[in-house]
Amino acid sequence: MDMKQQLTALFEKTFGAQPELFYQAPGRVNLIGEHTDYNDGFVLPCAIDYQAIIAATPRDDQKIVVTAAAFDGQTTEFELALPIESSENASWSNYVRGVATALLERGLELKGANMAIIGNVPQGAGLSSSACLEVCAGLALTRMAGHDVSLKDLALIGQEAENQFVGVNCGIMDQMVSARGEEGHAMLLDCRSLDTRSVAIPEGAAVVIINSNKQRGLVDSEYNTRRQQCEAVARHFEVKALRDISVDMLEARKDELDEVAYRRALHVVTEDVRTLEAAEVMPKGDLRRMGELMAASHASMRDDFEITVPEIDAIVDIVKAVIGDEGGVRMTGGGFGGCVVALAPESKIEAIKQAIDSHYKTMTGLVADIYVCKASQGASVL
Ligand code: GAF
Repeated sequence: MDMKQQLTALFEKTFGAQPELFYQAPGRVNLIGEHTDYNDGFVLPCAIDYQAIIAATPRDDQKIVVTAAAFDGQTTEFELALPIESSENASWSNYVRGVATALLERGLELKGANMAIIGNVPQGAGLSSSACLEVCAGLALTRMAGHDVSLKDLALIGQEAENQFVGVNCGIMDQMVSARGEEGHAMLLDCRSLDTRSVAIPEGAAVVIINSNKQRGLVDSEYNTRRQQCEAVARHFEVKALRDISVDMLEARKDELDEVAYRRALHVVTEDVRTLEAAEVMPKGDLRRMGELMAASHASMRDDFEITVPEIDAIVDIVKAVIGDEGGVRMTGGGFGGCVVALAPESKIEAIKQAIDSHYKTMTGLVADIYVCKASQGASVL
């Protein structure tokens, strides 16, 4: 049974009839540009062929009744009227509740619905399982009510739900690429203007994700601390965000900052430069230069931003030894565990898998999962 059939079966079991409508939104992997989005900088993610799908049938009332495959078909419900309470025992539904809240706060009238959710984006692995659920819920709720809200606005609504309702102070990258990703391409996103440019992933290059399966600890608190540190340096420079500081400006006034603040800012300002260059060299098929940029990005996350963990560093070393200068590998996502991404010739996929099999468990005691991904289209009605 594929995912859509499983979802249909869950919907029928819960609501006693076949669903009428289906919506999907993908997870994402970020090729480069980490912790730059909330600094108004640049990111280069792609949507992946792992996704959340919602099956739905409108109701005659103003109630959302929603169930989720990943939580044993647990069902929860709420009225489409402000304020919508968050749920403690069905906390997965807070992504739907948060999106409904953000839409109602914008004055949009919504329709009640029965909904079932399924997904295959690994949860808590840094591949945006929450962002894709937010975008998917936004698409479902707006389309069922006849509102043609743009994908860009659905991304902003998803981010608002995450920031205000769920309480995670994330940037805009994940929701934007989940909403607007393009098949075969990464997306260069200017997180200030929200302008995007499609950047082709070269023929013959594979996007390989290696999930460390290292339980991510203290993610939200460490994430928020990094964000505060960046914002403090921006305030010190009297600029809106670190985007407005060049590497030279930072170096010239280095002595005014404490050492940790300097290193945090150094990561962000150098990562912006690397990301812009990556968007130039990748579509030309220059995997050697991509490899250098991704290696510098990883070192900067490890040494200056301090968001990697030994298990992630081990995977990066294992993969680097296989691909040499024929591709790149770095941690991807918010950090403190999660996944590594490699951009490597397709001919290296088997060797990468074998090397991880042979070394990772011995080095860390953990078993990694490997996903060979296709850069995919963003959110859509199925
Ligand atoms: C998480 C956040 F949700 C993103 O907004 C981004 O900041 C990322 O971490 C780090 O680049 O995925």
